[in-house]
Amino acid sequence: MSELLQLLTPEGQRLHHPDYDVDISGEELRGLYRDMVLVRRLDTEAHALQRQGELGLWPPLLGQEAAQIGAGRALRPDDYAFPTYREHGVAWTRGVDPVSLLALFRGVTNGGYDPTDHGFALPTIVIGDQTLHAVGYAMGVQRDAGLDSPPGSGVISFFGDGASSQGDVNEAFVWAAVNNAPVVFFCQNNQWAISQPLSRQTRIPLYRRAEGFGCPGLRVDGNDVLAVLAITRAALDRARRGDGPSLIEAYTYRMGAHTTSDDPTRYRVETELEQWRLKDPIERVRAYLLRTGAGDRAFMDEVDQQADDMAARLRQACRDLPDPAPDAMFAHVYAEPQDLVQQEQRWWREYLGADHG
Ligand SMILES: Cc1ncc(C[n+]2csc(CCOP(=O)(O)OP(=O)(O)O)c2C)c(N)n1
Ligand SMILES: [Mg+2]
Repeated sequence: MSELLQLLTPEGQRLHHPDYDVDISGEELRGLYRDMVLVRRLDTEAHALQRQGELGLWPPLLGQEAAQIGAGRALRPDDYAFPTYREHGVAWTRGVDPVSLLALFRGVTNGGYDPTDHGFALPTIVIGDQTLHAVGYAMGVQRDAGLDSPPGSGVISFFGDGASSQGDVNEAFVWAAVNNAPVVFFCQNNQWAISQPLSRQTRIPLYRRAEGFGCPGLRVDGNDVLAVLAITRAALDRARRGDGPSLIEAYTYRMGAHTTSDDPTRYRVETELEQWRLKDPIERVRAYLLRTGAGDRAFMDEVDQQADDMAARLRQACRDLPDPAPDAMFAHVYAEPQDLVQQEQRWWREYLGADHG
């Protein structure tokens, strides 16, 4: 295949590929457009809520909507995804209520949803760890099915270009490859790891690292939802068939700050952002819908209205989230009661009950 799989150009022209393609109906295409618009709106709203003091922190996904919706929609209900902290779009495709994500970043819950209900693990802040969790889980799936049978369901782990340099991630590649684990490593190469550019992580394209570990590596235009859907479906099918892991590099761009605590104007130039704005993941689907007649202005207005309604709901629900009891932070440190934790909890309760006047 050519180096970068693309099925929809930035101008909204449809391309085809002999090995990786999608046969998609107008309805499915409108669904992908709706997903991306709603997820962008969720992201913008959460960003605003953080600026208004309602959230402690927010890691924006702006620019990565196609990578996340394409990968998320390639999953089946019985597949399992392991995210970083930025996969709000994948969470959306797994049916996680966005209010749960707001609760997490508001600091009023340690989780916010049950991962097993959604096949979507809790966000991982420790860079790259979730790749090992995913391989362990995938090896479990493999053993549940019996080592000589195809596992039937697939596992996907998200991580970033920066994470690709971590020891954990490289160990995960080795373990997955030698055990033929049914896992897809999905790297969103958004060109930056906070203030560190891609050139500080690698001298070769990231997808080519796969060869050294003994699994296929594929590179896709991460701003092209159709190409991401096609390539992720193929990699998950491979995993479900029992043919082992793959590495996908989704070539994209983090258009916003790393998090609301970061100021990217300190380390990158505006012209870079301008170039990527021309490759906007939503605009190309809009252009394609309008050109083919699969979606008209009335449909797009309806989606915008839906986004406004959702944003209003999120704002209200976020402000209404109850504060946890001050000593709730002791509750989930260990599965079993521990003396030291209980002592500290008692001390904290006494402290809160005392008159410090
Ligand atoms: C083990 C570890 N080291 C360092 C950090 C601090 N840290 C948080 S995000 C980040 C950069 C991650 O970049 P990348 O993997 O490209 O993901 P992106 O944020 O771009 O989505 C770092 C170094 C951390 N959370 N965990
Ligand atoms: Mg990155």
